[in-house]
Amino acid sequence: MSNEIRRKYRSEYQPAAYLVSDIWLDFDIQADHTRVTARHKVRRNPAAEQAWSDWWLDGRDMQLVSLKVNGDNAEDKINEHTSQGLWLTDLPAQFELEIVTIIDPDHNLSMEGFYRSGSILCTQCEATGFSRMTYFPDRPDIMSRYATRIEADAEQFPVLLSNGNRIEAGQAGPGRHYAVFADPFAKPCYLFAVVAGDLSVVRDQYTTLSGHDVALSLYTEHGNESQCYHAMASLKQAMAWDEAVYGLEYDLDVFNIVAVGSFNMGAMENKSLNIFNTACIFAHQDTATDADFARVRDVVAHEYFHNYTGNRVTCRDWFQLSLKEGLTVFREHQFAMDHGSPGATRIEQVRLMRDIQFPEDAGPRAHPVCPESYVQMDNFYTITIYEKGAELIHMLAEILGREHFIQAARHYLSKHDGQAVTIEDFILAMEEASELNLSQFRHWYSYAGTPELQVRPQYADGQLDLVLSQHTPATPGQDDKPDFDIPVSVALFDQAGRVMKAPRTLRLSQKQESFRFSDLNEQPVPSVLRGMSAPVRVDYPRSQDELSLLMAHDTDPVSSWDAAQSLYLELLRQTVTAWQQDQSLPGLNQGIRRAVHSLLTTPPTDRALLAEMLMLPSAMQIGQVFEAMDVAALESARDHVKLAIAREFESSLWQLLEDHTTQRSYVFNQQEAGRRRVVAVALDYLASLDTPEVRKYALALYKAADNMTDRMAALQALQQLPGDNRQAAWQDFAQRFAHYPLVMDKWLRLQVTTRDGDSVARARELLADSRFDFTNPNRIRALIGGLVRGNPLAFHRQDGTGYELVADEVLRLDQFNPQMAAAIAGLLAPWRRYTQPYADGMKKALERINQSELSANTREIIDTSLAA
Ligand code: HT7
Ligand code: ZN
Repeated sequence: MSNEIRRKYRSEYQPAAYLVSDIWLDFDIQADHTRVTARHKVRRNPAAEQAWSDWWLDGRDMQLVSLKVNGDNAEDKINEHTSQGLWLTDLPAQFELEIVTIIDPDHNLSMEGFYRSGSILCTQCEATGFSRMTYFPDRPDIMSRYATRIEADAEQFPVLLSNGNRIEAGQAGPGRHYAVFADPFAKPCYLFAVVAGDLSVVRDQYTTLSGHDVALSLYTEHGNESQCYHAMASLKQAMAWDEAVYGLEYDLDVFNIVAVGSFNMGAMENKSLNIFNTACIFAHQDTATDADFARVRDVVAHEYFHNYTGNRVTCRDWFQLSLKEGLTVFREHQFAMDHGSPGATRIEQVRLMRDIQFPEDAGPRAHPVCPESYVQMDNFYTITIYEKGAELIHMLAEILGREHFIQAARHYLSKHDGQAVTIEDFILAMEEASELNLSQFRHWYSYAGTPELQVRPQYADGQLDLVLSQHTPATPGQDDKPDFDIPVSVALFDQAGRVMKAPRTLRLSQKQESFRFSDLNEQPVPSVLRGMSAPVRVDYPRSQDELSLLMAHDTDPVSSWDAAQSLYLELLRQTVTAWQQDQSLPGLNQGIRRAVHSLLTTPPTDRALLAEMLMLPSAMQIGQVFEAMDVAALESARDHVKLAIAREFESSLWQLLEDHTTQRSYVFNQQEAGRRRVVAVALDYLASLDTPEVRKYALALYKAADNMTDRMAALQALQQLPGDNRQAAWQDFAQRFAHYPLVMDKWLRLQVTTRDGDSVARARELLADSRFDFTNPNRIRALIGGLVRGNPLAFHRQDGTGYELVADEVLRLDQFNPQMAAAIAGLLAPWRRYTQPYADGMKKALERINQSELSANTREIIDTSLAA
């Protein structure tokens, strides 16, 4: 039963047979292997369904050396030993278990368990990497206190780290040393961590609100120290913010971060020993853009916030993943809005939902925020669990009101401190604290799919009836959907753009409801779903006049931006259709002319918001308007409208550039980042004109830049301008940053997102280039992610070579990093959403992958993608 990799169901949950109160772990790191000794204090779980004497221990890809129960060899208690773990039998009610295993971090390229990243050895245990190091019930509801001893060569690994406080250290034989750590907080094994390496450290200190001193350390490979100060400052900002907003103080004496170059995701919140992808730590003006600075700040905060939402209160099982991730992403969103442009930050969150989550929710991999079943948990670290999960919390905060929500969150955290709980426990705590009935709200967690909200206003005699209705399309395995509880934030504006009715939140809880606004002295312009108050698509036909009015006057930046997007989108829709019919391209309409003109003449004071409002919707956004996506038509339409705007507003765009250019030296703050964003957007429009002036400007900006943001803005403009200057800039960039892998990722992206030339062939050439290590997930993300998401015309080449390349990469990666292979395979999953020949081409690539023997991760993705 436990041998095969099978589908797991949420409904099957059973309390564990045994609990482990204390774990003592010894990592003996040798040149060609690591010997792991684990001693567990085990007792029967009083909450188990019956007094079992059998116990399943997960374990993969390691050598079992010995197993003892209460000090005696107990190999006779192994009832079954499979590739997935051990069945132990005939166990007493309470005992000490000792297991010795041998693992090989140097040959572990999967990036889970214990593995090597450059000169560093480190762990990644979430979701189930712990059982690649020792046999253990690898489930988050087993919470134990850990003590860890690490022994290693003193010269190769002078720094040894694990969770909690270092309680002992010393020599351990010739040339070797050891350290012992104790973590006083009981935790699930997915939060366990070990690091050994030759590392530099940046140290700082934080005093909590109640006066407790915390030593902060950020470790990296030597030579990167100058790139770590922003992350350290961000950590302190996050600590202060969590105290100020949620009243949560850090609970240990130390907080360590280690940055490693090879990592499957962004970062990991191991208790007091966060491990980060260098991409989410390193930030220096010479090498990182403003977007990188913001990402580092937010990911550092996210992982820090997990200390409460995830670590102190954890998940009972992995179906509850959004319990910690949705809530923590929501906290990260709040933090980001408090530290950057609130409007532009919220718009980025909305864009992410619309561009990536809505398509996932409409595709073959659609799943509820609290899924029913999975084969491989790693495949469920999805945008639905994270971002839609955060939007559900956002709605709760909207329904409860911010203050009450914070109080309710504190109630949840104190009620369940030290426990492994469920999403249902969270909702119950919200209900207790708010005295609200959230029965209908729960549907958001158990049903997949994006509800469509239809808005139809009816005005007569000083009264507006806002008729709202909802419909949610079927998703795989869920044909019928219930009515959702949808908070719809609404305000009314008069014809001069003044607020007529202040914002208020309506609750649509039936299929259709009408909401009346009275005492209106003229027909109002409604602003609906302000701030994206619910993760729904909106069907609300509005005139160009109404949209222009909201764009100019709406007090909510998201609605104002959304009005601009709707104006653009309608023209883009018409342009796609015209292009499909006879390859003709209509010109700009009056609405767009007025909109862009007003943005350029009376811009919003928030420059980041101005930049967002000038930007056209992505081709992915435009595609969602259509039954099926015609890549060439979508891209041509977007290019055409962009060019038309650039032509019509050329002189104003130059003026905008000039007004936003400065000689001031670089500083990362909201105002300056907004200013630089405007420069980049204006330059991007102008580059489409390909004039000698813009070529000159872009090259000069590249040469004069004192920061990576401007340098990249220049390179992105030059990317549209083939010729010697572009070549020279690329060459200079590659030479200048040859020793900065993360910067070379930007270069790789530029190479494969260039529209002229054969970018697929270029990607193949780069994959064979020995300067790059394509076992590293960051390199793969830059090259393959860059090609697929950043260059649709190349990925969807009609000769199918883009799909072939992706299929080849999936098969190559699946040999050593199944998590990464599955993530790349997922890029082919939405094939049904495309017109021909794209759909067939993508399907063929999936079918080719399907013919190989695959990891469980990739197998699950391919099966769901091809399922009828
Ligand atoms: N909680 C962390 C998730 C994570 C992860 C999951 C599967 C495989 C590798 C991984 N690395 C990190 C990160 C977070 O969301 O905070
Ligand atoms: Zn997280």
